[in-house]
Amino acid sequence: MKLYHYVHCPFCIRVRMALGLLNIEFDSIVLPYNDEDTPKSLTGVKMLPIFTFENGVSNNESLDIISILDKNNVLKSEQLDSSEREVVEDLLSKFGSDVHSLCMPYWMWTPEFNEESRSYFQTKKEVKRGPFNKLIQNRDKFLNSFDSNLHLLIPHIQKFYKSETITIFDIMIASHIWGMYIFPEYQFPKEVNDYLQRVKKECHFDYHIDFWKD
Ligand SMILES: N[C@@H](CCC(=O)N[C@@H](CS)C(=O)NCC(=O)O)C(=O)O
Repeated sequence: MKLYHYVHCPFCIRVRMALGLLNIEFDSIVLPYNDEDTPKSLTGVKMLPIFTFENGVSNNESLDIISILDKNNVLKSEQLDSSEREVVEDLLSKFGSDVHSLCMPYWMWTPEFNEESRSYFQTKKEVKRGPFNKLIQNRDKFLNSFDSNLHLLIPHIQKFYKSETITIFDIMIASHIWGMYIFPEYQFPKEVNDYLQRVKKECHFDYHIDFWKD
């Protein structure tokens, strides 16, 4: 089975975390961000993650991939049909906007990118979010907003999100904010850092593993 992914992408991290939690072996294929042909040949669109199952079928929706893989419903994915999903999705869209604005100008300097993929990434993302130099100038605004949104999450952290055991919501939340670990000079509040480290441990998650492969 193969996972095509981008290292920085929160939706791709979801699938990596779930695969780790479920102890499923897979081939990890990090695609250059400017590779349009590979994803289009697999699913018709340029969007990752793509997971190719043993039967050769490819899927590019992170939550669908996870619920197919999680045959014993370890992550309690049936909760995705509940009203709680709306609460979590709302939180994720708040986090996502600030995390992307803060981290994109730094993500593109990680070993995942080369000169061409970096330039493709920046050009594409600036269309949506504006020039990266402006994002960097506005970092305090995004950091303040990120911080106030984290405070919406903190009261709901038990061992995991509203739960003593890990669920799909933890994978969704942790993968969405994980990128902030690479933001220079940022430190998560202790409760959030401890929570993320619990999720990391359950999922045997190693953000950097693909950077160090041959
Ligand atoms: N609904 C999809 C969303 C995946 C998604 O948005 N992927 C982004 C990367 S974070 C992507 O592939 N973007 C391609 C591009 O912008 O070129 C999922 O949950 O898997």
